[in-house]
Amino acid sequence: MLRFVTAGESHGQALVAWISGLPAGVPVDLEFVGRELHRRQLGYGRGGRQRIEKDQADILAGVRHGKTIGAPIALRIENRDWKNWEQALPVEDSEGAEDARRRLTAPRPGHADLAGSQKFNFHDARYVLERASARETAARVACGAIAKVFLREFGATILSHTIAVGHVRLERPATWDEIAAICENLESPLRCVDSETEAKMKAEVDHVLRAGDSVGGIFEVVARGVPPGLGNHGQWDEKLDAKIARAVMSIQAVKAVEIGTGVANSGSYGSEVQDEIRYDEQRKRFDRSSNRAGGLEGGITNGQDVVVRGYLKPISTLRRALLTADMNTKEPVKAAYERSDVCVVPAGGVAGEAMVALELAGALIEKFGGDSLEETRRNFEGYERQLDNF
Ligand code: EPS
Repeated sequence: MLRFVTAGESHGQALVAWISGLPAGVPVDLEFVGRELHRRQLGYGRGGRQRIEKDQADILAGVRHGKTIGAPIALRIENRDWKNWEQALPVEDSEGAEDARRRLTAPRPGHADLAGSQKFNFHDARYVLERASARETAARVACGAIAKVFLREFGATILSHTIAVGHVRLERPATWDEIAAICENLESPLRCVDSETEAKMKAEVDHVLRAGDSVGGIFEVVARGVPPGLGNHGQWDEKLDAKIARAVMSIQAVKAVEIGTGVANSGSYGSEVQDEIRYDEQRKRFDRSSNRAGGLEGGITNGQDVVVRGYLKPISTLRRALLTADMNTKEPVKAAYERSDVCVVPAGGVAGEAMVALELAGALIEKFGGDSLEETRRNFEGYERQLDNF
């Protein structure tokens, strides 16, 4: 079973992650992991933090001579900003430490500040916001990069692009080649495949920046080359669409997840929604004339692209703050403001890719097993022969 967990606070010493369940012999490309971390830091509308950080994952365990060894993998991403926070968030208490705290008692509507403080009985949201922060997605992206290199061995690739920022939406489907090109282009401000739409998205970000506001949007993750048969219809908690939805929903600020064109499908007739089945003699595979199901039927992959959309609410930290109630005085006050991003849709997409990659890698390991990459591959190839002769 593929498992991963993360630890680390936004302004603590570092983020760490642990991932286990990958077979031995998977080549781990550190340059690729670094590139994925860099992609997560990009995007028009990010705050000052990204100028401080240069995220890089140090692998501490589980990879030797460039390959996984079948042992748990541990990694660490340094927070360069820690040096500015050592006094405010020390591990050990000491005299005077109380005065160096950076308290936040005016909880931001929409943030974990108040709910988390009530839960843990803190009268200062600092510890809660430190862990709730989307900075944690850096650790997920590093784990996701390892899942991606594993999936790459089986011919699967995962990319993402931006389909909406605030009120501006990409009104046409994007081709795989366009998505691949925009993912390669690290200069693209919002990772939208249509330059005209992207310019309007950029103007939307400029507008909220000027207004002291924030903006959400939609990213779309597309996984190509996923074999049919991953996931299981047999139990509710084995359905891969459900697992992917949970994984993407867990990304900070995501408030809705869509598989394929699920939202529009609910308002259309069956004849307009179901993807008709054909047989491709050359590839010896069934395929579809459309992909509104987003590559998943009955919680099982069907060999089409797996398409997942994450809907991000606007970031809850607002320069032009909303009203709140102070946690201690209970008086009405303006919500706290601290340095933040105003738009994170492209970064959300990179985190989405990581979560989808981790779920697909987990489902692939579940189906094919194997303690070494060779063994997993033998099992995979046997299944491919089964499909050839189906
Ligand atoms: C960050 C995500 C955002 C940034 C954060 C870095 O976190 P949050 O979800 O808490 O708003 O604001 O940077 C800071 C906290 C900061 O000090 O600027 C990320 O994705 O790296």
